[in-house]
Amino acid sequence: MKKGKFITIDGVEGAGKSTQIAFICDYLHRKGIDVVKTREPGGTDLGEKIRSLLLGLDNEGMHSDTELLLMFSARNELIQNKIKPALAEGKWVVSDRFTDASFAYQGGGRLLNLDRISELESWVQGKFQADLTLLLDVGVDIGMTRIESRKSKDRIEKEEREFFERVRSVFIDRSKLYPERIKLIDASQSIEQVQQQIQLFIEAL
Ligand code: Z5A
Repeated sequence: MKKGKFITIDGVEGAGKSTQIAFICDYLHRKGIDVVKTREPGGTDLGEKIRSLLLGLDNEGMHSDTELLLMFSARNELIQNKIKPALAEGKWVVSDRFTDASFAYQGGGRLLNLDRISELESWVQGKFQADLTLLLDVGVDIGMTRIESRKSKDRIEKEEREFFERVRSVFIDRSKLYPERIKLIDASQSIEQVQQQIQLFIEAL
């Protein structure tokens, strides 16, 4: 039986997820809440190996369906072996990305059928969902500019600008479909302004 709370954070590259997750975990710690931080794809020993397969440049020819299935394989490991046990112990879990990213990247970016992704979501998650999803929304150009100083790009980061425009568009669509769970935050604002909004949503939770 779930006792803790499950928060996910998502958005296009450079939206500020890592930056804000550090803030969220610190904020919850200060409130005396036991927090488990994780990420997707990855977060478990096996999941991190799957992440290497997914993002490695040596797998350039990977079929889009394979990519989607690997995302959900890593997710299943994470849910069963890390997220659900932590929630059952009353801990809060904060995940850098979750299933909305599969709809956005594989559905939007790779143009896979969204209904098929929903089928996998039901298969792997049943009715299990995040209690709160923070969608950091920023224009693709701004996001890319923020991370352009990084030395190397992974297999997905190498995609064209149009790919990321489609990703962003599906994220926004989903925030309109699930307004109770997904809170869209304008992440083109300063780090401090974004933090203020995040804090309000977490306090409400
Ligand atoms: N993926 C997928 O395809 N399907 C799925 O189902 C899942 C994932 C789960 C791994 O993601 C890849 O997997 C990702 C999607 C795919 N691929 N791509 N491309 P990841 O989350 O590990 O990597 P990422 O998306 O590339 O994250 P990122 O580039 O590290 O971005 P970020 O965490 O959102 O940004 P950040 O590191 O916090 O900030 C970037 C810089 O901007 C940094 O210098 C900050 O100081 C600065 N920053 C942050 N916020 C601000 C504001 N507000 N103003 C100014 N500057 C800021």
